[in-house]
Amino acid sequence: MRTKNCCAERLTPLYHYVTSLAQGGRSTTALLRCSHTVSSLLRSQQGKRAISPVEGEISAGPTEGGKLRQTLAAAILALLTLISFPALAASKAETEAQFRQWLQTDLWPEAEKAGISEKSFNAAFAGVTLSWNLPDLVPPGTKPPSEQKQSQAEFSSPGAYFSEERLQGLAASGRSLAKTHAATIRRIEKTYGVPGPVVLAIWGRESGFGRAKIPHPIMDVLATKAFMSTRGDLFRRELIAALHILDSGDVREAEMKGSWAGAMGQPQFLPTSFLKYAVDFDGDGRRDIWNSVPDVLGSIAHYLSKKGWQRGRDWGFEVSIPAKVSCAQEGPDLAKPIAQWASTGIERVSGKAFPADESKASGMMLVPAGRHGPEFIVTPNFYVIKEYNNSDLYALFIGNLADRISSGAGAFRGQFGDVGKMLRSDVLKMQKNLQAQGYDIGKADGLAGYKTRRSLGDWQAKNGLAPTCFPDAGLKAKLR
Ligand SMILES: [Ca+2]
Repeated sequence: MRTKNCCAERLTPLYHYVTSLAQGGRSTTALLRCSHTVSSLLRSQQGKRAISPVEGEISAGPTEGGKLRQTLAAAILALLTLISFPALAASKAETEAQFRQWLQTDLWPEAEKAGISEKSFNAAFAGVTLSWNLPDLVPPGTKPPSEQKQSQAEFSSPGAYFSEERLQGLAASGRSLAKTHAATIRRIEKTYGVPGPVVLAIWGRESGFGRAKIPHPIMDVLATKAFMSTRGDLFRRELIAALHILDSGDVREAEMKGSWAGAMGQPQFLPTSFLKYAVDFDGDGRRDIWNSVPDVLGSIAHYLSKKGWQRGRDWGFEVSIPAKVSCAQEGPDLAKPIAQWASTGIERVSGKAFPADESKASGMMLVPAGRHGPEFIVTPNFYVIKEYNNSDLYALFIGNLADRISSGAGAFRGQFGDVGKMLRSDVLKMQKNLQAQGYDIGKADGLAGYKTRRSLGDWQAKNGLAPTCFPDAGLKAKLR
């Protein structure tokens, strides 16, 4: 199985673009190269502990045989530590000194402008050290990682994202916690209009209902990344926001923990999101998304409500789309009343009719694997969930988990099919060929988002093929 435990130690919500950075890297010394390889190995192992939205989209490669990799990585790491520690330490000490310099001459003026006092600034960074084990680091004097490695990642059907074992586990915990926190959840639903099961599903997905280890001191992570990563500007913004949080007194620095990607606490908020959306729902005067369940749940609901959650509406419905109806009609820009979709022969797989209120309101077609997987009519709330993490699969995971918690629903009925062996670079080629022929595929990134899927469907129809709206190995040769 890909995933057994929930863990915040992974590519993280709201900010999947942070993680779309190329993996791998080049450093000026052989030793750093080695240590990077080791950390990549270790990282790939870490990734196995939880489904990453991004991995789910791109299926980042085989996930079996992890034990061997882990053993190998541990052995190499031990060897490196023995052989090379003095050399690494020297180079690290130098970089640490540059970091201290950077704090004073580069970051402090910006923090001061943002209204942080010198006393707070110095106190906040007194115990901060560079976290050398983080991914995507670009120490001064080294080159940023190349994109090549990522384009060589395997591309396959997204089925692996929906681990039945994990979903069942989360649903069982979610149902039990819904009872434990029933009064809080009722108050949240009333205040924000977001259904409790959706909030619980996000809590479960992000941090295993707060049971996942959230290990990293956030100031170390953000300072390291702001100082030396491929997305320095983004992390610099977050670092300044984190200083404001410390100033607010909501949390002590020692308790301000997060993931290696900088997402904090049980809802996995970046600091800028914390400042905008975290709420003190238990009324103790502090916004505590690390320890207070009411604050965690209230903050998630507040986030969704601010992003436009429509009170009273569902997130979506699994449907079957008749063969005569083109799958190339996906996207939030092609919304129409659900009754209109139904009039084309689209039906819920449950056999029930669409609820009367939903029928009158707008819905969108969603086929995450084209004709190779389950099919949906979603509501605008689906796209609100995507605001939490910009991935169709993430939002479907949350929707399905919420349904399991609220009504005991099971897995999607549609099966994700096999699309053959492909690499992201193959999908990228297809995207570029479509683009060259005037199709809108969104960003050419080797992933099959809705624009790529529907343009592919249109291209297939135009070229006398039955639209499948998803890349497969057979299309590689045809689409030139
Ligand atoms: Ca509180």
